[in-house]
Amino acid sequence: MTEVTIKVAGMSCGGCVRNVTGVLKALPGVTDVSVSLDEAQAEISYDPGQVNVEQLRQAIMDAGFDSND
Ligand code: 9UX
Repeated sequence: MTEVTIKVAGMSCGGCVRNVTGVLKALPGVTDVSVSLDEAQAEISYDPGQVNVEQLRQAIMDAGFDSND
């Protein structure tokens, strides 16, 4: 299992945190997600054989948030 921290810009409330958490957990290969509103980032554990960082980032952007590094 691999862990990565990705910046998530644009979250303003706990609903945003739940939305980002939900879209990430919906991806195959994602096993654990911890999103921090204060730190504007998501810590994600995933199986690199099933999903990659670019796909994680894309899911965050598809949910309406900015994800750059
Ligand atoms: Mo809160 Mo976030 O009302 O998209 S859910 S700002």
